[in-house]
Amino acid sequence: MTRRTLSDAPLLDAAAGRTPDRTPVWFMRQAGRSLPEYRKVREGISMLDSCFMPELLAEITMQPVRRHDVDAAILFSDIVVPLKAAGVGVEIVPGRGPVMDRAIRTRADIDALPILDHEVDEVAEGIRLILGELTDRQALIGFVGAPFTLASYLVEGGPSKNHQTTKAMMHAEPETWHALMERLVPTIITFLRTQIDAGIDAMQLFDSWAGFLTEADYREFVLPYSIRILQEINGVGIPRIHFGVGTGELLGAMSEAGSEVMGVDWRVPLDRAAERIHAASGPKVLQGNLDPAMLFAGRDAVTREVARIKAEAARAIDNGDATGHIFNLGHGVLPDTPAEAITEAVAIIHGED
Ligand code: 1CP
Repeated sequence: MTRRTLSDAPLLDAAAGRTPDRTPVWFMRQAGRSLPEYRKVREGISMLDSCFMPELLAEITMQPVRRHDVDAAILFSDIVVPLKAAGVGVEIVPGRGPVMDRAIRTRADIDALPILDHEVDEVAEGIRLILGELTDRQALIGFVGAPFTLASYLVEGGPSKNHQTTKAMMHAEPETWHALMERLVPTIITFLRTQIDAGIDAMQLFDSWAGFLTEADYREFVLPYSIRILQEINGVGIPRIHFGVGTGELLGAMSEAGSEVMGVDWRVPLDRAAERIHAASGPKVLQGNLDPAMLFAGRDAVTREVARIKAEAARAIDNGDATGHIFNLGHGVLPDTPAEAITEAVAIIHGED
């Protein structure tokens, strides 16, 4: 396929270090339970089934773009979709998250873990439908889960508060851990290739739970694999965004994985985040970082927080520590967020209020 060339998309301008004509904004988890139209179309269809239905996944991806005037769509999918496509037994349990049929704990489990060896046609078809609906000012962001976050679901068997079995594997059986990483990377790359070949305009690598690790563990057990994934698409020419929650102490190390854009959670002011990133790997574009809870705090609070975050980003850029800013939350939209609060926040961020 020929990729779209979007010369007038604020998100791509910001990601490339150019000055956009408005502050680009999208929200992690902008599709989903906060929208009544989402709850309606998902009725009676399981989360993972919906990720393999091209018309439905395209519709859900477009819902927040139509409603909120965000500058990007994020592909409606999940980090476990490539595992499901490879034949791994996994379901998404409502209110909980991804749960595996059986946890992956031993070398034999790892050797038997299926590897995704084909493009995922349903997702590619969904992406083509989305691209047919987006304007040339709206980017489509694809994504994959990074190996640590994905491995945590496999090793723990489901969502985990402390990730202790995963960390225990790293430290008690490092060879087993590295074998798991080696086994996961090709699946992640194949799913990313599906999305790139279908025409996504940008991508995000979600290492949501990396912030649970020490920097030393992150560098030894995780970073080499995230480098490999990002390097794999070096020449493609789409911006790469890298994000994790609670990664204040890891921003430098994570920035060394090689993305153009670093997502920052709400705990670290953007100018301080930028100093850490600059010191480790040079100035990059920042993405973030409104606390998702602020969408419950009313217009005045959102206006104040948006102004603070924009000022911190501007300071980082003035100081030479960053080359741009894409507005986002510091993590995903919380499930009970009123849809109207999201629309209002987008207008405030765009400066239309
Ligand atoms: O039935 C439902 O509606 C279930 C809720 C839900 C949704 C809407 C899940 C289960 N996944 C999703 C979609 C999803 N997952 C998107 C959609 C696109 C968008 O942002 O609008 C994305 C980007 C993801 C990626 C994802 N899944 C991540 C990384 C992002 C993040 O939030 O940190 C993670 C960690 C998951 C696992 C997952 N899937 C679902 C849940 C509830 C969870 C988290 C479980 C846990 O706390 O461990």
